[in-house]
Amino acid sequence: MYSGTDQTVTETPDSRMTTEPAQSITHNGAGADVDAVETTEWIEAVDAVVEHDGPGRARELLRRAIERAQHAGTGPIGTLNTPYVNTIPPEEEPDFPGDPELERRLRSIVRWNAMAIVIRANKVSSELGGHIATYQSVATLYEVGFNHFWRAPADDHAGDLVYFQGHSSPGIYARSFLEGRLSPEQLDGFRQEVSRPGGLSSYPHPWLMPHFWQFPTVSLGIGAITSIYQARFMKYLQARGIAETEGRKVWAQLGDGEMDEPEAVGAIAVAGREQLDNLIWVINCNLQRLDGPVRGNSRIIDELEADFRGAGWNVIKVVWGSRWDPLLAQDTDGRLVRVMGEAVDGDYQTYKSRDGAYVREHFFGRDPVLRKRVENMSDEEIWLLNRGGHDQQKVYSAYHAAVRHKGQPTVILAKTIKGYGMGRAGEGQMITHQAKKMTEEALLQFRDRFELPLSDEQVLAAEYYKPSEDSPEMRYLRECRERLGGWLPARRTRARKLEVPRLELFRNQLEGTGEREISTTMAFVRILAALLRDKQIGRRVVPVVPDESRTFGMEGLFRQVGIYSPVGQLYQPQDAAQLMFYKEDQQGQILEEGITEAGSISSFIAAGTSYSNHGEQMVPFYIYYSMFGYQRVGDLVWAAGDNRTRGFMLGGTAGRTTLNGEGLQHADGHNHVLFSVVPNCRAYDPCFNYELAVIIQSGLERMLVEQEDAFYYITLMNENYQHPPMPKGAEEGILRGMYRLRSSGTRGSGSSRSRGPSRSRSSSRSRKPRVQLLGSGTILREALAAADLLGEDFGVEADVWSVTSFGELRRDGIETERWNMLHPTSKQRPPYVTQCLADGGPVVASTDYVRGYADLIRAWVPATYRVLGADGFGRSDFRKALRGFFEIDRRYVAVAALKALADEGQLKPARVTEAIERYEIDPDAPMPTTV
Ligand SMILES: Cc1ncc(C[n+]2csc(CCOP(=O)(O)OP(=O)(O)O)c2C)c(N)n1
Ligand SMILES: [Mg+2]
Repeated sequence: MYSGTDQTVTETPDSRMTTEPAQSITHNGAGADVDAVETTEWIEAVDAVVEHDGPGRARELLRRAIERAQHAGTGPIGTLNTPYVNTIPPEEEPDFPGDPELERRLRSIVRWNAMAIVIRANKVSSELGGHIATYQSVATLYEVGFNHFWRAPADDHAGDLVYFQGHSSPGIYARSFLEGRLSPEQLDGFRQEVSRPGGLSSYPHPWLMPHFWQFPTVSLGIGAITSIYQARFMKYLQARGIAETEGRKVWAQLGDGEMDEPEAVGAIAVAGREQLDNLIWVINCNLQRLDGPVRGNSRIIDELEADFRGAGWNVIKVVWGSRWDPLLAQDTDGRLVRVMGEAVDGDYQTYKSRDGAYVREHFFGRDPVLRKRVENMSDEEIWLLNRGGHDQQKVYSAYHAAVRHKGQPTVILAKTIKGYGMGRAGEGQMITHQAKKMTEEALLQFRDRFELPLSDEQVLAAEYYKPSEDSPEMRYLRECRERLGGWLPARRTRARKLEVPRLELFRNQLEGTGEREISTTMAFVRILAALLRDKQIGRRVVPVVPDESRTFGMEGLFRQVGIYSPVGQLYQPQDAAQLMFYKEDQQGQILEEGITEAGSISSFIAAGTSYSNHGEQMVPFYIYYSMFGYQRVGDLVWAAGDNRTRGFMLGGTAGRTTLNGEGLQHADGHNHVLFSVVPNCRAYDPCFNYELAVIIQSGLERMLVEQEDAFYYITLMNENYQHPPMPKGAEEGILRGMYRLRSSGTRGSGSSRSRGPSRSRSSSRSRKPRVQLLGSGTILREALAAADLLGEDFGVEADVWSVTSFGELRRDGIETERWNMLHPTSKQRPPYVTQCLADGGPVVASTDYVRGYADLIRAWVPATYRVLGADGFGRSDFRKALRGFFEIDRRYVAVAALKALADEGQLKPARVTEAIERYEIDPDAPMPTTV
């Protein structure tokens, strides 16, 4: 709208929409206009409408005109960017309700202490690290929130949820220190989580500070996406009548550099589409990230404005502070706004690393008329022209508008300075992100700039400062928080216990399927259906699916419990006449996420931490293609762990050969290994439906009754076969990770011999060579078949063990070994694996996963141990062919067992060759990993 000619615009900053993105204002500047007179006429016409009929009417007219023009062939005319000024004009700002001076003083004190925490930690040793510059840029954005907006849980309000920028943690600790929640000793324990009891975690971490931090945010992007799904989940809880979440807000304080993460921006359309007006993002646009400018050559605020507006958000820009107001009010010709929109972020960063004279020369000096306009201002006054994110009035106005906005999420784009107040030690400097020290001179300047009542000695010692409890500052601080319900952040650790169903609920799974062949995926769907019908916890079950319900045979649930949609179903579903039609419903129970594993696991986290954030336990069952699990969203899996999430993740159609037709990018052979390293995740690979039922029932008990902060990863398969009834006494072994399914000398899988650790050999036992075969998931069935081959073809006896979890066995092995090491003179304890396999001969394991999975227990197998596994890239073929190719089928199990016996001298090697020939194995086939 700024034509670039001298005589044109009478634009004021409050008539906002431009018809071109701001970038093009830059490039189509003066000289590009072919008919300036005509342009002027048009613009004057707009001005006249604004003046006589108001901005609303002008907007409508222009909208219609643009529609018309586009219809006539102009092509798209962008309307996503507004001029590079504040969205809220000064005349529409509400009065600041607080005491501005007291707040400024309080903020200065928090600033000082936040800096002192890092400086003191690094005086001890630079090993500890920490960040100063980020909090200094975000201080006003936080303090306005703490003093006026962010509610803590109280009788009349269940509290807002605030996701903080992870590496701004010193500022939060500094405030908690003033509030009396943290002692100076604790501040000195910053980043010393091991050596100092009560030491403060480097970043927000519910695992390490369970009564303080609610959300682990420092892995950039994680706070962003999880906050969106948190807000959505709160609407879900409200719609389903489980928790009152109306009026509660989710605030996410994020970085502008962070917005480069796909997780940060990848789900913003979800928030727009679902009209999450309980969600407010504040993006701290300090224009810098770690290495340098976020967008040196353009403006990050413009880019984000367009992205968010396009995604359906309410966008509030807080670019300039109040000191600019008079200059902008004078800017009737739009020259200042034009120059504002021409300077790029690289320039803006440099301005703030220099001084007033530099800004006069290089900013105002871009236009001789502007330079003249600021002639009467001193360099000092020019230097003090502030940015919006450092102006409490502007920030307050934005927050005030955001909490009142209905029907859309709000993003506040607040322009700040990275390292604000650090002067030459960091302000606006390229290196500021990592500055952990300040020179003595910089510290003294900081003291002077923020008017802190500290002596030079106190400053140089970086002493913490806290005014007396009855000082006006401290009284004010307490009053503000009292009004808002109490301290923040604060995390609840428990919720009301729930009664969970007993194992009998899954009677069908325990009794076996007889002749019927089903998959564990089908078994799971039946378990889920039974749970959904359960009176106690049915309502609390949250099925989460990323567009795979039909793959897993779950479409029956669409109709049964409905798919959650905030607007219900606005259309007649194509399959309406069918029994199991696609039913969207405001009270729907399924979270059908579409194709987003990152979004789905964010929902899983929201539901699985509901016990803490909403005082209501929910039970998420997140079911997805196992291949698109850990390896795709590993960082979010860690966040689930850090966040003490409770629930079940189900890796559907798992295994490298069981999901056979899909091939390369579907066939998962390694996610079990990845999950085995998550400290609070129990990962299982069951073969039979009773195993699945036992694991799920125990998980419910442990998570919902005992309130253990653990979650489960369970793999499900799509291969159909018969399931035997549960052998007596198998439960304990199923949960610990292995049990004996078949004893040597018996056939079939239902032997009633002892399931667990070693028994004394029965005297009737023959002297035939013996082996022990381990199998997990569907490949357990190959181990069973191999036992038959070995007996029939080679007279070898075999015990067959169902290994439900190599990971749990490993955990037990590690713990036991550690105990033994530290108690060398006590009676040594054998790990569970060692007990189980104590006296049965060589051991062979085969699984549908890489060898690394079964290898997890190698250290504690008290015999020759041979591992088969599906290493290599997945591929598509018949299961039989694939299992042969990857060398994990019954024939290979048998050959591996014979070879182990031969190596022990119990058989002649020629017998192994005989087996290789008999089973038509090509001994010179290439390694499956190489083809
Ligand atoms: C996923 C991830 N990658 C990298 C980092 C390391 N890191 C921490 S802060 C930071 C820069 C953040 O910049 P910005 O988001 O703009 O925040 P600011 O400090 O400028 O407010 C980086 C790269 C991280 N924490 N997480
Ligand atoms: Mg930044």
